[in-house]
Parts: sequence; C-alpha cells; structure tokens
Amino acid sequence: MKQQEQKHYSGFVTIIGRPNVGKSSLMNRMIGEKIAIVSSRPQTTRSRIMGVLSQADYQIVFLDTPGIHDPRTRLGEYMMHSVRDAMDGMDAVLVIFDVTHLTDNDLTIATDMKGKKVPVILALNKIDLASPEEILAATAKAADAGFDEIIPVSAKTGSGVDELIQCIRKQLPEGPRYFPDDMITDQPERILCAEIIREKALRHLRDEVPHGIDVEIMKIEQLSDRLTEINATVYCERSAHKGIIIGKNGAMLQTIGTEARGDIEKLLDTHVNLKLWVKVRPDWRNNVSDLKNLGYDI
Ligand SMILES: Nc1nc2c(ncn2[C@@H]2O[C@H](COP(=O)(O)OP(=O)(O)OP(=O)(O)O)[C@@H](O)[C@H]2O)c(=O)[nH]1
Ligand SMILES: [Mg+2]
Repeated sequence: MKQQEQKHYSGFVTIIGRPNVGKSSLMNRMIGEKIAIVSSRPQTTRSRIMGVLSQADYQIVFLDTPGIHDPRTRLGEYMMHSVRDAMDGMDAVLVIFDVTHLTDNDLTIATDMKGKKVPVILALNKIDLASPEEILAATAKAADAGFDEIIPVSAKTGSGVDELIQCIRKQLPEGPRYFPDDMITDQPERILCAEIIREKALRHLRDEVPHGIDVEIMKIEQLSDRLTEINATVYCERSAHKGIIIGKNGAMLQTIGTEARGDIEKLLDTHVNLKLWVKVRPDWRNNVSDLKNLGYDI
C-alpha cells in the first residue's frame, strides 16, 4: 500500500507590539529556550532576533522585534527600521498586547494591519495578572477592533501557549524546512553572551543608566573542553554612569558579572572565566560609526 506523505507547513512569523508587552518572553516560551533577553524595562530588544520552532510536521520561524516606540536617537531609528524590515515577506504576524494595559493606541495596530494581506493573530499576554472579567473585556475590545484570531496567553506560566502555537501553525502554508532542526536562532554565540550581560545590567542598574548601555565581547576563547574565557566591555555614555556600573568597591560590576556568568555557563555548557571592563563612549546611541562598531547593522 502506498504510504501517504505527511504534509509539512512552514513560514515566517513576525512578532510585533509595544515595548514591554512580553514579545521576547513569549517567543522564548514558544521555542522553549532563552534566545532573547527579557527585562522589566521598555526597549530591551534592540534588533530583530530569529527563533525557530521545529516539530515533525511544521517549522515556525519567529522574528522577535523591538517594541514599537518613538525613535529619539539613531539607535531608536535603527530599532524601528528593524521592525519594518521584519514585516517584509512574512507569512503571518503575531501581534502582542498586554492584557492589563490595553490602550487605544494598541487597537490602531489592528487598523494598520488591515491593508496587509497576511494572517494576523493577536496574543493577549500576561493573563496571569488579570481577572477572568478583564480578560473577557479585553478580548471583546480586540474583536471589535477587527482581530479575528485572539488567544489569551501567559508567557510566564505557559497558559494558552500551545493553543497559540496551533493557531499560528494553522495559518501557515505548506512549505519546506528552512533551517536544520537543531538551529534555534540566528544569533551568534558572541551576541548571545553580550546580550546576557546587557540583561543583567538592565536588571540591576538605576533608571537613568540602562538605556545608554551596550556590551561588546572583546574575546571569547575556549581554553579547554571545560573552560571558556570571555572578555567583555560594557559601554556607557557618561563617566558618572561608569561609577554607578562599577559600584562601591566594584560590587555592582561583580553582581552583573556573577549573574551573567551563570547564564553563559548554561548556554555554552562549560565553566566560564568572565572579565568585564567599563568604558565611556559619549553619545554612542547617536553616532553612526560607534553603532556600527558595536555591531548594529546600520
Ligand atoms: N506576569 C507576567 N509578566 C510577563 C509576562 N510576559 C512577560 N512578562 C514580563 O514583562 C516584562 C517585559 O518582557 P519582555 O519579554 O522583555 O517584553 P518585550 O515586549 O520583549 O519588551 P521590549 O523588547 O522592550 O519591546 C518582563 O519583566 C517580563 O518578565 C507574563 O505572561 N506574565
Ligand atoms: Mg523584547
């Protein structure tokens, strides 16, 4: 008897939404690995980050993007440009709202999406923070705004996430596997390590410092099967910030380094010797050559 060939579905799905709604958290949850860093501060994600979910009969290629905001610096413009870039040639769009902070501004995204001839799926995230009544009210509002597929989820608890994946999968065309099964992201190790360090800095530093921070890996060398040496520079915009990042007797830098080392060790599966330096680079967010040097593809 002729065996029926199993159909395979695949496609590119851009994730968009305002800053801090949980785009990166939700992508990490769907992939099952931490690819994109997450923080409680808006504008954590700075460039387009690919995450690949491979199952027997489908492959979903997610593009996590920076939160949509008003760009005030060259870096901000770059971030908004990478959102627009990620909208080209996609097979579906996953819009994410924070169910606890649904704004009229959010709902205009629905109108913006109407001109585009791709399926749009809405995830109402952070339902672990909302009552059933709030979730119902938000769902009704979103339906009024013209969203057809609305899935309440929590990136934190995982609730609704399988349903969301199935909903996305149903929108995808038949297609090939674009990437090998073991490839979960396009981010090189060097960038993943730099981002982990930036995440810890975002987590621990006071309000005025974090957005002016960037991290560059100067050296990454595997010394043996069990040990990797990494040297990284944390850039900030003012010498006052440098003092804050280093902290009293180096305590802040120590905290950032220790937490980052833990995560990098898990990522690389070796012990890590991590050395951090702090340097001032005034106004780097507006300087095209600084941005290029830091790896932004301007
Ligand atoms: N309680 C709760 N918190 C969440 C959930 N999803 C994300 N968060 C938190 O929301 C904050 C922002 O999450 P991110 O994933 O960095 O959000 P983002 O949309 O990628 O943000 P940008 O990259 O800045 O645009 C973090 O503190 C997360 O821990 C959720 O389902 N429930
Ligand atoms: Mg993000």
